[in-house]
Amino acid sequence: MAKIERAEVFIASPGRNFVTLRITTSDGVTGLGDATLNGRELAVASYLRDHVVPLLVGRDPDRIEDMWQYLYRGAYWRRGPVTMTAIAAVDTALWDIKGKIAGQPVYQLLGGRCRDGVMVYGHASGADVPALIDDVARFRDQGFKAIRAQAAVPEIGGSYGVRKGSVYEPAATSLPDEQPWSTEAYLDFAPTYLEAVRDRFGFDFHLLHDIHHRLTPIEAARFGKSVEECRLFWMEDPTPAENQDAFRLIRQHTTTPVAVGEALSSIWDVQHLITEQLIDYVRTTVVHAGGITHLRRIFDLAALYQVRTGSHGATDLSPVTLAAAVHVDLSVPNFGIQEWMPHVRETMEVFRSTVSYSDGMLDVAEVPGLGVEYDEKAAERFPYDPRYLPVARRLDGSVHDW
Ligand code: CS2
Ligand code: MG
Repeated sequence: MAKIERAEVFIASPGRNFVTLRITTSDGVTGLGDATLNGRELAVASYLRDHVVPLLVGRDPDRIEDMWQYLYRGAYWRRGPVTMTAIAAVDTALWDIKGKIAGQPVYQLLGGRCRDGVMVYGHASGADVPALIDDVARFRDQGFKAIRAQAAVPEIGGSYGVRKGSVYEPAATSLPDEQPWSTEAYLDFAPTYLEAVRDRFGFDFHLLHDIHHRLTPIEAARFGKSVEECRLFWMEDPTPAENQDAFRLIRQHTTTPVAVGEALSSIWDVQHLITEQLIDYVRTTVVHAGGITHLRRIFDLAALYQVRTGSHGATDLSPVTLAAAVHVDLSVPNFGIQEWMPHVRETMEVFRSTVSYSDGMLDVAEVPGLGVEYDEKAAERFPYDPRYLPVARRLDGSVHDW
């Protein structure tokens, strides 16, 4: 029987920071797991190096579910993004190994394809409405069937989700950038640009919008109601999800679908949202929600309540997560959509991935495992570079949700 011989944690910054776990078996088979938690990278790296790697060596790489239970229950301390990201890295690497040993892509081990490809949404944005319109046109030209639209709010000179240059990278400074926020200005402005996009391009593509936890429940209800004619695919994170009954209030006022979950890390964090049918799309992802094993469990629960999937896929999730997400997306019956922001060239020099884009859809190559390799030598050229996500402050100087 093969055993886990080695587990190594790599921290590198090829375009942005990534933490990667590589597990090697006594037969020389390797598996990769993403362990990146944006702005808190070293906490997960230490959790793995100091507390998890010593437990892995000598164990059976075949027993994925048992390993998950062992790392989750065995830690005593439960849930939370750091723990769940560390467990996710081990779980993902073991699925990669199982696929390579079986000679099958991971999606085959999950039950095979439910669909021919994975619909993705791209991120259009603009410093003003004409720039946003141009950007939406660019995504449409590239064949995207679904597009998220965000524009800078004039009164505050910016907003989350708006690209500067060719890449959107919120974790861009060595200490948190402090950004102004005005709910009043946003609520007046955002519906007008979503309407402008529909006026210009019509309804033959899905339109999405991310509120990024900025509104109170009643403000979110008003927003959802005000954009109903735009027929959004979803409004994302309309209000912070700590108080989940808040979503009931939003539901009572609007038929705009709701997506939540990129910042949540376990089935217990989304249980109430799903079983009470307070959301339409669950955005948990492989890396932050305990790996492929646990994400499947979340998605199966969601399927019982007609909640569909919409996994987080910003660039702070490494190409290993993106590949793992596509394997899961291909195999679950209740798939909705996958977020996709292409990684920069430097990232792709380090992570050699077989994920490919064509006509609004992603797919993976028919290769064993996840189909991603980590180039350790290339990674050495990109040392870790500490970065923080921004902090939002209201115009009176008080802290708001970023
Ligand atoms: C965003 C993310 O992709 C999204 O929907 O909410 O860009 C998010 O801000 C980052 O992933 C945080 O690390
Ligand atoms: Mg988001």
